Amino acid sequence: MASTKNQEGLAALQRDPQRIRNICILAHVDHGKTSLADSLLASNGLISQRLAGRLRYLDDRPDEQQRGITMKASAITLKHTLSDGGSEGTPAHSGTFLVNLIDSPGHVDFCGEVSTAVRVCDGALVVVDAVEGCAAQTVQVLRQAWLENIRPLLVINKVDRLISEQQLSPAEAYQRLLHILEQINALMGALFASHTLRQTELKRERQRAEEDDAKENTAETLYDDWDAGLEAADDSALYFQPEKGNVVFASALDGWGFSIDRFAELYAKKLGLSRRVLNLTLWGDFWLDGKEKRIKKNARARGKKPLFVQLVLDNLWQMYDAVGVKKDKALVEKMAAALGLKIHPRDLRLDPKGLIFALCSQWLPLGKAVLDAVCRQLPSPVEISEERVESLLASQQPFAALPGPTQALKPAFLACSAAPSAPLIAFVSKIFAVSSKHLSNHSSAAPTRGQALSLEEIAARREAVRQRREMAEGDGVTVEEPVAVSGEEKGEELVFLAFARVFSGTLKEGDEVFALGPKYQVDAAEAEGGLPAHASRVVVGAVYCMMGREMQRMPVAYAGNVVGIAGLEGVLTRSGTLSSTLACPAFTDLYTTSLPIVRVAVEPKKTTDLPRLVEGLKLLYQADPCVEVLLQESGEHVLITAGEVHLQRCIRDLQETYAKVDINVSPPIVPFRETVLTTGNGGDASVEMETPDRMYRLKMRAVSLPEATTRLLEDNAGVLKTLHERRKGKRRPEVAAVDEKLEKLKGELRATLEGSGITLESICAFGPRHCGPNVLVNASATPLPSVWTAAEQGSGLMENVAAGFNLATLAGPLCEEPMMGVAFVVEDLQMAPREDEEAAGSVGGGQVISSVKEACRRAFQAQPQRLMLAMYYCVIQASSDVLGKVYSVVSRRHGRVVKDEMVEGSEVFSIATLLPVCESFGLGEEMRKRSSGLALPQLTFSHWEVLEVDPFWTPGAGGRTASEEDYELYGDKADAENHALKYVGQVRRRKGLFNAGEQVVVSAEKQRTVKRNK
Ligand SMILES: Nc1nc2c(ncn2[C@@H]2O[C@H](COP(=O)(O)OP(=O)(O)OP(=O)(O)O)[C@@H](O)[C@H]2O)c(=O)[nH]1
Ligand SMILES: [Mg+2]
Repeated sequence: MASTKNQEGLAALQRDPQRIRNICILAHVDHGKTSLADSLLASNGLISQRLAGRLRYLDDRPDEQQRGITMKASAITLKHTLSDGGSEGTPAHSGTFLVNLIDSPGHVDFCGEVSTAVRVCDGALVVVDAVEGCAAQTVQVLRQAWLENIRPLLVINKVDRLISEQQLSPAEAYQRLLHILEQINALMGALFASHTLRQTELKRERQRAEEDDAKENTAETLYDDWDAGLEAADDSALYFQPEKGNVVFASALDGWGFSIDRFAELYAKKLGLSRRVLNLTLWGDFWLDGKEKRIKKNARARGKKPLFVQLVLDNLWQMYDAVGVKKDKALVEKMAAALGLKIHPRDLRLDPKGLIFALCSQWLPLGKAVLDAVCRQLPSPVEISEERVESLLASQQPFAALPGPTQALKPAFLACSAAPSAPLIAFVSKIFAVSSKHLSNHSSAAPTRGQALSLEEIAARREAVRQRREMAEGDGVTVEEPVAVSGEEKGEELVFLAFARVFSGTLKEGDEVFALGPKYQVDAAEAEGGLPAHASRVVVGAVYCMMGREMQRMPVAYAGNVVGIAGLEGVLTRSGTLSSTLACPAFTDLYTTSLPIVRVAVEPKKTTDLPRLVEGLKLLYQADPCVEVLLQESGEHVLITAGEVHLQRCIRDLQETYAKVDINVSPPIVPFRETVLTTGNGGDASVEMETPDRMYRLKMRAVSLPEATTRLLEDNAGVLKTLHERRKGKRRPEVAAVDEKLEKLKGELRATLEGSGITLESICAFGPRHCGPNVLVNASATPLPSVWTAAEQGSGLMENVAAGFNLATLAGPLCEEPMMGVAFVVEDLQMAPREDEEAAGSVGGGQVISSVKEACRRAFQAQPQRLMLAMYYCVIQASSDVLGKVYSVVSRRHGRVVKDEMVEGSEVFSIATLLPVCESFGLGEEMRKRSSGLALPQLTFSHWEVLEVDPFWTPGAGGRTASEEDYELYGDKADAENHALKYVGQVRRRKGLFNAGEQVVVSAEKQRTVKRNK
């Protein structure tokens, strides 16, 4: 559909970074991003003006259209000409601009797509629904934009809902808009304050490290300095203020939108006032004194109509009233004439919606309003801030600590130059798949890299990558190697393109550059082949300009552009850097908030299809930044996705695009954790154990860790992992940077462990996998090295004890799920006198491991055992009449409401709940069925929580009589379902473990017949 006419001149613009705007559209789900994008596309003639807001052109997948939600980010390149030099007071820009627009999904399952989009942009359009206001995902996307240091522009969308649906008066609507603006600005303020305080703190820390006499810095002076930091910082550019032109009011469905400037322009002549004055006063507490023909302050105090209501909203409301309510054709024609709008007789025959669209899209064209604001307000690639460059380059350490040649790249970023002397720096934020029929050069005879690889070439490439990765990462990797192949292998035409932003230099087909993976270290030693680990040389394939689904080949990608690059599959896994120099570091990791949590096992319906499924899984892994693919020890192929909707999309992709085989999908496998409660009578809970060779005797007790400690360990798994690697002697360059974090963690741990009887120094190991939230504590007289000390050579006993503990914590006795928040205290450890030293070490090793493991399991069982559930935080918006139904659904799924409040200025309630992940499947569907018009529940992982139900409870268990509470929990006859036991049973059944009390043989017909015949 992309017209070639529109593309003319694009190439010239691509060379001029001053005239480029790279922007993305961000918002909560369903706030109207894709509808808004439609209007921008229509302004370029890519789709018909009449279909804008209804077509949702960028939602080009069939399931996106069916479900009405976006599931992947799409990019499109647009052109826009600023008609005038802007109003007085705004920076004068004019001429034609190139806008690379990325529409992102709002559903929380796909927030990985948002991270990849935000990284390549310089600005964002943050869309907010005028009725729903600032929602959960709005907060997240604003935060993401902030973290990436990109400038946002606010679009308050669906203003038409305030008119026709909510039936607010213009004055009420004004209050509502004011409120939304306040909400969002409060958020921006909070982000700014926390950032500034953090910066001040960091600065102080650095200073303190330099000064030896740190003692002089009392708490009081520290506080003063923090305040000073906030006061000194300039936050003027931070807030959304309509008078500055960074707020657009819109209705994407009805095709209209405006920033204040538009009305200032319209009224300047009419009222004989200056456009600049109107620009400053149209929003705010100002009113028009008709007699004096002057604008005055304090409209509210004087009970006057604010200017915005009088000049803007009243007019809009009248238009809607004339068309939708009065349906008065004569009046409509009169209004149209007054506004200078052409009205076609055909338009008058349209339904009110169509007529409104026809009129308003002429009067206040949305595409123009938004693109004008984008070109004037958002920065060009050349305006990239120093702060952003530094944060892109320096992930682990301060920028000043980077090697010299790396620091020297900063001017190249700032210059954004496409000169031949400029180094090439491009960041690939994701790899995505397109069908080759959408590549503009599909029919061209010249083969392109990335499209025309032979089978052998693909196999050779894959093998090379596998070997390289094995060398770099060592052994023990269970994750399948995500090696991509081009779809041609199976006769289908699937091409993988890298979604990239060129920050400096140029990139064209055939260039040989370095491809640097995310783990690449600038000062890493050279490995085999003359290149450091995670670096490789690659010849760049064809370069494409992205036009939605269509990809247009372009000869060169210049600095400042967002492009698609072929030929990188198998070289970069998902993200990475392309550079002409090895001094370029891997960029900071993408900020992402979604955790893959929903697991399913997949298998082909026909066993012979297994190789195709495996191949398909590899392709899916490469093409989707949020999915994880595992091959479990049991031989199952497991897919881990961010949520239910994401899972459905992945399965569809697998079946239809990547594997093209029918597959069976298991019910979702939800992870659980196992833990213990500590009882008062600690004496009973100790267990004793002896190794079979009687060399070692061990007494151990399991206690629960304080909740804060568990959380701290969970959050710092990365630090603990590095600690372990260092103890194992696997030194990695970033380990040095971890020291600081480690000291911080130790301090925090000491604080949380206070009162628990566990000292920091007595901790000998963390587990499972040496970095989990369980600890092994030595309280015996036998010295065991603390986990914080460097590992002593030859302390084989400790290694074996730690290995046993790690095995035990990996799979607990309830249902072989990992343990969490358990401390195993070694109370006594005796060694029999050895006659033959050498033999004892080698033969006894295995026995120690298995005995310690067994001791841990028994110690665990000696305490009251509990299951821990993963919990989702879920915000549901519902109107008051369906509130009861929402509550009943939540409580039936064992969820609980943590907050419910009315969204200010509307009839809608916002209900925040905590819901076990294992009970969440089908929630969206159920909510939709039971209560019409409900916002989609957004599920985000929150935390792990102990399920306060004893899985082994039976009346009178443990010799005690059932208490009132027990009866309340389990019913009079204890016949209420024990859902802890139910979960345990489900997991055990899935894992093929023995389930006590479960009938193994279900229909033993034969035996019964024999008996009856007797
Ligand atoms: N009344 C009204 N409805 C709108 C407006 N803009 C969008 N909608 C409707 O809101 C729904 C969602 O619109 P989309 O554009 O798909 O929203 P989105 O933000 O792209 O949604 P996701 O990509 O799934 O996050 C659709 O039914 C639109 O018709 C508007 O201005 N007014
Ligand atoms: Mg969308």
